[in-house]
Amino acid sequence: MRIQKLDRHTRRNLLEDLLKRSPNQYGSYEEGVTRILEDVKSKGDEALFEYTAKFDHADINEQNIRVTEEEIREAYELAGEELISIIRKALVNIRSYHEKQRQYSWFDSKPDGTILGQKVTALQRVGVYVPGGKAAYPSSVLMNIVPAKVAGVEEIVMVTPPGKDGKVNPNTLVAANEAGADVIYKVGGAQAVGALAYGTGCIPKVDKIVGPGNIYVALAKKAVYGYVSIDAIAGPSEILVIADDSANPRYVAADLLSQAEHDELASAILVTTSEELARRVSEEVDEFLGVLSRSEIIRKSLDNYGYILVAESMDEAIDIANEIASEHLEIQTRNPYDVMTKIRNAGAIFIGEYASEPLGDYFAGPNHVLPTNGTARFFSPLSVDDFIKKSSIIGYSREALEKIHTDIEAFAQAEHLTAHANSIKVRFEDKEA
Ligand code: HSO
Ligand code: ZN
Repeated sequence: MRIQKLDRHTRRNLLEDLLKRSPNQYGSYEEGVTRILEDVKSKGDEALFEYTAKFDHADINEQNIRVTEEEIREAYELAGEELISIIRKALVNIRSYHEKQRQYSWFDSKPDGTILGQKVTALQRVGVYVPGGKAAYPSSVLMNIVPAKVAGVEEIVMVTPPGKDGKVNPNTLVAANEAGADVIYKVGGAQAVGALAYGTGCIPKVDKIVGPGNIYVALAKKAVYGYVSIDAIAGPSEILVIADDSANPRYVAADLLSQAEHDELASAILVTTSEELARRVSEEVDEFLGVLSRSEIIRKSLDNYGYILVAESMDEAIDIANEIASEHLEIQTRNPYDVMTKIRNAGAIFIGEYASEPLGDYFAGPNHVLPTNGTARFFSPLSVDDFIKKSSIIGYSREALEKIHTDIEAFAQAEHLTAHANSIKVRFEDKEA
């Protein structure tokens, strides 16, 4: 991996380089996606079947679009005991973490009869998109469904593209069933997003669509935003490790590669105060590259966005980490909690040498759907909050309104909204008479 001293020049180049990863270079795909969405809106199921035949080469119709109990049983056979039991163990942790995020309604009352409050309501129906092919990660199925379940969403509708044989990845089905998907439809791509947004004969319209997908899915989600809510559009994975000379170079190297293997556009960055560690991590990376199965992808992603940066001080390292606002941030230093308190921007923070990133991907409990591309400056991990909404509650007694009615009337008059003023005034007409 390239090793660079972190001066002003590398800093600027690095940030510019990382910015290029922005997923907003959609240009040429937009037209196709718009056409698909329009077709789904106007032709409904017929468009779904046509596009599934065209893109997935699968024969899907009213009879077989919905995954059956029998297919789920079959999936359990194929997935095997070991994976099923691991999924169940992971679910225990993921559920218990998300249960802590639950929000409750509150009401404040005063002796004069004023009641103010906030009523929390779960979204009624949510759509979860699960990609097909190699990126059909059962762990992501859990991460998208559990917070919705914990929030109290009544119905979770999952969509995922079928293979040529009309079947869905068995691991996806097991994860969905274990996490609590209510119904699963075999449709993917922009057409699936359109179906969830507008509703078709077979597929019900949902309130929010979550889950990762390819560029067509991402564009379709953007386009239907407003009809329905959507989650953030996920970019390529990112890891940034802050380490001092106390870190284990082999662990650091292994962790960097764990995210580099996701995607050729993934980014893996080490910021260290130790030149010696920088050198040794680079050596370990080379060694691992000889044995890891996805070394081709890893090599490309390291060429693209892999960096080892040597900082003058821990404060400088923290500073650059905050600027990059990485999806995953590992802190492998002598005093990791001290460093953690100075971190402003990161999707998930992993503390100490035993908190390796894949622990968070699969098992610890926090969500692995995290802000990417520097959006950790203002976005949060997927959570129960994404599946609830709030209504304000206002209750006043005559006594309480009487104390302030002239103020409200005057405020409304200042805005020249006399009907507003009147709606308060009529309640005290008898007082004036
Ligand atoms: N690290 C990915 C999630 C994932 N990893 C799924 C393995 N499976 C999110 O950046
Ligand atoms: Zn991962």
